[in-house]
Amino acid sequence: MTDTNRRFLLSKRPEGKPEPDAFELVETDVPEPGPGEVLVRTLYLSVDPYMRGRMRDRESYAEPWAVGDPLRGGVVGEVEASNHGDFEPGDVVVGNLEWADYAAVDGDDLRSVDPDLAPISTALGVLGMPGRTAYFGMLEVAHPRPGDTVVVSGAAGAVGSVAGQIARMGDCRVVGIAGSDEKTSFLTDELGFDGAINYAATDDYRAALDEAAPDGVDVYFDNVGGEITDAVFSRLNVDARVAVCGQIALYNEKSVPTGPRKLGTLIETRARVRGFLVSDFAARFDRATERLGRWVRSGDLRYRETVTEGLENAPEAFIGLFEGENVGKQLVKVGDRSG
Ligand code: NAP
Ligand code: FER
Repeated sequence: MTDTNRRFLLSKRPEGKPEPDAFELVETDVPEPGPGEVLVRTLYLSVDPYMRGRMRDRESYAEPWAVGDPLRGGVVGEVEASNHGDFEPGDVVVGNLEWADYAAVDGDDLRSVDPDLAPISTALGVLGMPGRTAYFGMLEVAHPRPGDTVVVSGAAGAVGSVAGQIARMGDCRVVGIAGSDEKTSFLTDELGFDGAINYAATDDYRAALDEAAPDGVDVYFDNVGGEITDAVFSRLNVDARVAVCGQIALYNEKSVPTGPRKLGTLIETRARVRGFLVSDFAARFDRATERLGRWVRSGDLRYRETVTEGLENAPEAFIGLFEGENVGKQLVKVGDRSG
């Protein structure tokens, strides 16, 4: 253990797409854990699209960060010192911690990660918040039925890649939409999607959908919004179900563009559109994580991680989410386990 700690602070509110100058890396002392606290050394940290919302000066489900505040998010780390009965040095834990080398946190806010069950990084991805979002969003909000055509946008990302595979397990025909040929090949060749659309290779999303989903769309799991979603709305079937998970195409917009939207489709199709937050299902997280873990271990659920090395590169990894640089879950590797 060294004596210095590095932490990232929000140095200004980004306008539009975040730039590296919105993040400031400062050096401080390693914190001392107080009563009930645990000193955690970061191994992996998660960068997630929702963090863009916290950088705005606007209340939402996540409280905005103040300029000068530390950035925070999902962290998997190793316990260095503990004043909490549940944890001892060497334990692997997950929690909502600072983007830093070290953090002292209330042990009650940490959960143990069992390194024998799956690689520890999965606690931030397929077996963490994004995996649970896919699980509840698909099974409890979208309600796919066998034989349905299910379209997933943002399909090669952390949430989308899991959501599509869960629909496949339910005997649906699954079409993913993603932004490169590498990603569409990943979906069809590695994850077993029935079809995939590279939206970056066409201007005519509707024609691409007609080809990939000739029977129309029964379920739409939306991670992106914008024009992709307009096109899918125009192809919804009667009694379609839409789960609105995310709208990443709009997160950097200063004002959301309005205009003719395909809501008339909802009248004809009697489709149901429902937004959700993963935290709505918090009471059932343990059971979901257990099932996801079983699917990962049996090989029924595959996952990919894109790992950026070094705490100092966390801003770049975060910004890359808005440029589609990640396949699967985007992580930042900060340290190695001891021993
Ligand atoms: P992710 O999909 O792993 O990463 C973001 C991906 O979005 C990028 O790889 C990129 O892929 C795509 N993207 C970026 N800008 C885009 C644009 N303008 N148009 C279309 N696609 C764009 O991220 P994630 O963590 O899995 O999150 C996915 C979505 O779920 C986000 O909208 C997030 O906010 C939402 N979410 C919601 C909840 C909830 O509780 N409701 C929880 C977690 C996440 P391409 O190369 O394909 O463009
Ligand atoms: C949560 C609810 C929602 C959460 C993240 C989200 C980290 C993400 C929402 C989004 O990306 O739109 O409790 O915990």
